Amino acid sequence: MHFLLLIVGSLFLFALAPLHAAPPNIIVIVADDLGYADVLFNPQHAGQVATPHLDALASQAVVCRQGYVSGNVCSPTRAGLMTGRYQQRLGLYTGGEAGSGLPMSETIFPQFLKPAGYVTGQFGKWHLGPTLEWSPAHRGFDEVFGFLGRGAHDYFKLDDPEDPIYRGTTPVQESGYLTDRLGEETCDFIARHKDKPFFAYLAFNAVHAPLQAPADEVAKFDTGNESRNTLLAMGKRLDDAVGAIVGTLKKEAVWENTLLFFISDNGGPLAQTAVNTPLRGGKHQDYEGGIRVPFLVSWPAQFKPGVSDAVVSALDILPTALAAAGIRAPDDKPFDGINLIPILSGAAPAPARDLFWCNSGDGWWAVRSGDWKLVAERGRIGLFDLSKDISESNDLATAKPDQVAKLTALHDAWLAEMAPPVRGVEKRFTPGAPKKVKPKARNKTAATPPATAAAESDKVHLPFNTLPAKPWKAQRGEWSVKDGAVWVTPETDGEQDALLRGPVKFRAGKLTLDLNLATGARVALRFRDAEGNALFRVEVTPDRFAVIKLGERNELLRDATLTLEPNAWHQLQLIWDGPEFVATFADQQIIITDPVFDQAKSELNLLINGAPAGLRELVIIPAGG
Ligand SMILES: [Ca+2]
Repeated sequence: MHFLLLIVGSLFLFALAPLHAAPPNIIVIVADDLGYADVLFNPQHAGQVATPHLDALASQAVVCRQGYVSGNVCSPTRAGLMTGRYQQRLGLYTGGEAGSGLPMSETIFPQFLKPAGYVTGQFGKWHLGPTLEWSPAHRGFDEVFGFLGRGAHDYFKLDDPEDPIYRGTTPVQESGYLTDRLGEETCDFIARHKDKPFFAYLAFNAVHAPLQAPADEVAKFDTGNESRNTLLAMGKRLDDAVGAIVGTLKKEAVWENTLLFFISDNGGPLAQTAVNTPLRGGKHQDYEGGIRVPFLVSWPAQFKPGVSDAVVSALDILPTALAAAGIRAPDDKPFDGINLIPILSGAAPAPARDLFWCNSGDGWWAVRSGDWKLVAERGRIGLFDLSKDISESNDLATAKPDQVAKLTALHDAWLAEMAPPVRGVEKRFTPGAPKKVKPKARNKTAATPPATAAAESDKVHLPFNTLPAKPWKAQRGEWSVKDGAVWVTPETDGEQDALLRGPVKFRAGKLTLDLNLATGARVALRFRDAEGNALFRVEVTPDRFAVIKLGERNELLRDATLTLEPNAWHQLQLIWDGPEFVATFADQQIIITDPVFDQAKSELNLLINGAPAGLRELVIIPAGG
């Protein structure tokens, strides 16, 4: 008995001994927009998903079934990952804000590791600053192979001077398929630095739009939907690259002592055919489908493979890596993430914890405390018990007001600690409240490029509690004001649309508008450039949602079917980020990449036809830069 205990005790000590013996290599692999069910290691994965290498990695790793990211889109999550702190502490709530630049005054991931002798490499998408002065090469990465601005990159055109691939800070002429190239560069980095501790941050842009994959890969899939076939082919190439990296680690005999994380930066976009089963919603939302992601942690020398139900966050990756490397966490800016080593090695139970999300003024926020989750979208609040309802289908907000109050108070206290949004809106959306605006100056003493927030005057806010005043102009149809909204009844012959027109000034940014459609109503938002040329139109009816490119010949870019409750309020949300355009209405989402969306927009026309419609709360917030 005593002898046995002695053996068990010795094994335990032996298992922990390497912790500070040789610092592990650290690899963080971030997939982009990868659906929760678009990996084989999710038991509820979708059909034809082909990720055998990720599945093999999962079988040797800890699969975190409750792994979260701190944002519901690309760049906020990355800001959280790089700092180990809620990105909102820096006033970064949205993709536009974080993508405009993570302040240079912040110490980020590789800068913590370098003093301990790590060689550091960044591969792929950065999206924490659009231009060279924000390059990862200037902030702790010894080697860089990737692209800077915007969330997306063409997968085949790797020599575009307009959107260069950089090696270090030099644009290079590359060819091939981008996902393959990022994998190859990372494998090469590992092979060259296997004798030192290394840190590789590999941020695939796969499987983010544009949907592009080699034709022979796409041909292997047969889902009946060409977009889905392409998305699965993109996932397969990402999987091949991960397989090559694991293969290289094993070949170079550094696999055992490599701490490897694999996550997606946000949930899968539904309109791009991603599948997040069994989670509700997707990218851009704070339902689980937007923020709970595929999440693997592997460190063969320390962690037994298995499944963990601990609630973990991408904010934990930096604190865990530093603990593994024996590096002290900073005292001046304490991490919001926690060291996962005791939990994942089985030495300690998972602690109770609260996690928070917030997009600020546009109205999405959420809090998870224990198994309770509160989700708010522009004042519409849902309460869910995730232990019984992972799909957030049973809203308990009315039944449990005390729980709603408790979680709201938790979120309020957290939000009070966060910085004001750098784009100058309120931290929290308040229905009907006038927007108080005070742009925050960035820290001028830091080596920070000038803030690129768009001029405040370019914001548009029409509450529609009165008819919009000049320079806005309503024409044709009957316009009236009732119940804090503007209502319009188009001319009965249906020949001419009722029209509300006015100036706008933005290229990238976000528009939100509440619409109330009677059966038969059609509302279209048409955008024009400074010369008056019509660029594109977004139109909605209670049963259809479409985006149409306008020109000599109009081109339907994408449409989706709706089954909308008529005569009820539904929010339309449009987001422009370079050529990427995301339109969300009710529960449907359309994502399109087209150069037309990257053009400067100078006029908005609201066109109403067929039956009466209500308009409420139009807000346009231009993105920085
Ligand atoms: Ca993303």
